[in-house]
Amino acid sequence: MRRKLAAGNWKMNGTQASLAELAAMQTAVTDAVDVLICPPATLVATAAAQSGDIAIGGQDCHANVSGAHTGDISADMLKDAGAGYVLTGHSERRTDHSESDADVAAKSKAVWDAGLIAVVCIGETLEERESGETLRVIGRQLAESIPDGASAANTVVAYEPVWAIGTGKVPTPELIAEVHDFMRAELTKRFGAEIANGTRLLYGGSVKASNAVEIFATSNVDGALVGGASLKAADFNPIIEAL
Ligand code: G2H
Repeated sequence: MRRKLAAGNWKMNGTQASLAELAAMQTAVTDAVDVLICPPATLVATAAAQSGDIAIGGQDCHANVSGAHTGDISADMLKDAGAGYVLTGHSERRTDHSESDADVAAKSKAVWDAGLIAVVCIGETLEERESGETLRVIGRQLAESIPDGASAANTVVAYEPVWAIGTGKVPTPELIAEVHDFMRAELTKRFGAEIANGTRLLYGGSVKASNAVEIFATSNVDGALVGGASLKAADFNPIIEAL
């Protein structure tokens, strides 16, 4: 039985004052679901110290443990700050920082080596969808962004169509199901049924309270990775409650 997960990605938003929202989100958490907030790196340690039952995650990490990499943060450092998860391969990292599937795989491996859970993000662009390439792209990203050694305990996969991120456009439940069913089948082929059936598959891209119930009822959707609607408890708590 896969535990449902509501994950919030604050992106480059949030200051100490935002931790009041984190406190307000704790009222929506129950034993039946997992909740994760990935604040900016500046807030990880403070958030982790006061997040209660809400897990805290990083939004990215370097592939190395330490060294001369000015401005970067390692998975070990995030663990030291109290993080339990790290996002890898978010499309904004792939676009803004030219991260390849190989980069994402190396970072995911670093997350595992630190003893943390990697939330590996994949998704097609609008151009790829319109040219009928969606499943081919998703298959490639799954194969090349997730290293050998994935388990249900160390990996969560987030499907985030790039054209749905922050745009208000959400695929129909049929389109989400097509990709999520495909991802489950691909993971089964590579890692076997036990690992594939235990691995949580999140949908991400313009999730909000008004569409969460329908998205969570979709085949092979085990939760959501939420951006804009995770910044305020008033928006995120109904999403947690819809799980
Ligand atoms: C997709 C998502 C969070 P939003 O990036 O990862 O953002 O919900 O704002 O589309």
